[in-house]
Amino acid sequence: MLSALIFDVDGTLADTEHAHLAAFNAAFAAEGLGWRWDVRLYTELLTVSGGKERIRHYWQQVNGDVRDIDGTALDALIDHLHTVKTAAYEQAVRDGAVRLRPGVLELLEQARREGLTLAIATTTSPVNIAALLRTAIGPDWSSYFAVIEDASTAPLKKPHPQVYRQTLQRLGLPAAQCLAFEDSANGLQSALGAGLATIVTPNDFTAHHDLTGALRVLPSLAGVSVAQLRDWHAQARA
Ligand code: XBP
Ligand code: MG
Repeated sequence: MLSALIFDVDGTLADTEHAHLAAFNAAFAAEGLGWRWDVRLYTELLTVSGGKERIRHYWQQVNGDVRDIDGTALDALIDHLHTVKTAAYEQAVRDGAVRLRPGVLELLEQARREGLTLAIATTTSPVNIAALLRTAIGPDWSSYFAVIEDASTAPLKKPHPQVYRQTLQRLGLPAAQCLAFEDSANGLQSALGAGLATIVTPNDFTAHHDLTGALRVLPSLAGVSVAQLRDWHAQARA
């Protein structure tokens, strides 16, 4: 029996990564770092989940094993850059830079009407979720989701299954009664690690990822009904 749908945010609910990329570059420019990530490089960097982790990974790429900055100074730089980036992203989303992907809002509404529980399991920051969904759904957006697990509650980032395990624990549901929705290999591995059948809707940044293990790989959620999800879920359980 299907009881709950658990959604990833970035790349799944909305194609957000171009706006994230612009926000990272705005932060780097504001700090005069001379860094500028292009789409090709960012596509590679997206294999590291979490904005702070991604900045640290890039720092180590460009600085090798530099010893001229001690750990706390680097941590402070990364935290500051990420704070500036998050503010830039939030402003871009408020200005309408991001739309929900096709079929997402319809599916959320239909799932609510049919009494399915909805949840979010993401590695992004809580302010980013609020900015995106307040703009896309409206001020009552948080009433749509029974559980929200994000970077502030699940510090171990995808592909680690922590965020999905904590979502299931708070839902009080077994993985067998739920479906996960993802866009990337990291996200798929995280959901599979928590025992969840997972539907993947890749995007430009993740189309080349290895999505072996997905219950379905779809171009988008356009036209996907709750009845269709129940069928796929029953097949997965069979
Ligand atoms: C995708 C991520 C996030 C975003 C940037 O999250 O890995 O890091 O790229 O957001 P999701 P932050 O699990 O929703 O696909 O800078 O807030 O991390
Ligand atoms: Mg994602």
